[in-house]
Amino acid sequence: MTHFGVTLSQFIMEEQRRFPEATGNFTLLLNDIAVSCKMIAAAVQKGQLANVLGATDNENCQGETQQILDVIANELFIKNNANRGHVAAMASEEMDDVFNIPENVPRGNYLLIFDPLDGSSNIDINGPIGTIFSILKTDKKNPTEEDFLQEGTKQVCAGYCLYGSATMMVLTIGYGTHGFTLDPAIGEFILTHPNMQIPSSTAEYAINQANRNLWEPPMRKYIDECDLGVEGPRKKKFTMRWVGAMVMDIHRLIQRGGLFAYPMDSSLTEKGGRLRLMYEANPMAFLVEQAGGIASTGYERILDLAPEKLHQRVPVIMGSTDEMKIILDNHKAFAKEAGKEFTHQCKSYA
Ligand code: AFP
Repeated sequence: MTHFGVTLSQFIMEEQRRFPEATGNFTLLLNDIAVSCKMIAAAVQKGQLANVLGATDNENCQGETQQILDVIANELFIKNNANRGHVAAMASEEMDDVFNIPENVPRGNYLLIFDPLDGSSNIDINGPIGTIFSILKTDKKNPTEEDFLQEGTKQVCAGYCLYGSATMMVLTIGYGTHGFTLDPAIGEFILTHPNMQIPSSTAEYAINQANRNLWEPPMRKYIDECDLGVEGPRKKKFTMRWVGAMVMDIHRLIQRGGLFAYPMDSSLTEKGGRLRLMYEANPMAFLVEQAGGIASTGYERILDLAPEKLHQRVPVIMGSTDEMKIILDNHKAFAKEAGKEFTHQCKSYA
């Protein structure tokens, strides 16, 4: 039974009872992640008052200009997790290689992978931004990139922290998706949204329409039919949202239903997609599936993908089951005509 109003630490300790062999390490790791997010929230809330807006002169391994807050957020995750003895290594959107734990520090058996600040293009316009994290297990004491390359189904935890009107952490450890709101008065995340469930139907989609002419036919077919509204085959009016921060667009669909897509397009063929598998697609797919939604590349279940590189990119389409079924049917039919492989299988789509 999940008790409304408990703190994040109380919730995790209650959930820990499901794992008799638990040592408490996981609870302490999650606490360190929560502290990191609270510190990032404090920096984000100050904005220009703390002189944290704007860009650095550096680019990250993605070739993207690093914002000052990107660097601060990354450093806060390292500072609060590297020397605590709960992780064996870390990896971040902002770091080319795996971050190894200093020699003299005890190792835990967890791998922490994170996008310290997702939606960086929103920082200077005071738009919603967030942190995304994923936790895997390892028995290695000095893990390499290879040890991180585990399917999304191997995640023991996934979550995000949304720095919005309120600061919210949404988390799953495989037993539902649960939302916590930061109470600034006591500095605790409080369970406010237990067992979040994505409505199966929706009339709202999130996609960057500027890429419309680049999409593959099955995605264009779906959006075109939505845009025809009540006169079209869907016989209902759709609306569109696009925040430019996956954390916000996913949070909205978990809260009230919807669809989020950054699908394959002809400008992304070389890269494999826009969004990163290990610290964007996989954690969000875990959260969406645990909240009753579907998460796919269009052709494969995201959580089943076998990662090949730490910063690998993939197409991402996820959200309400009714819409996802139409989209997957479109992709299945297109794959048959185009001689592409379609293997998506999950609880909600056989
Ligand atoms: P940034 O963190 O570089 O702003 O990228 C955010 C993001 O990875 C994801 O959060 C958004 O959904 C997507 O990119 C927005 O991409 P476009 O700017 O191409 O719309």
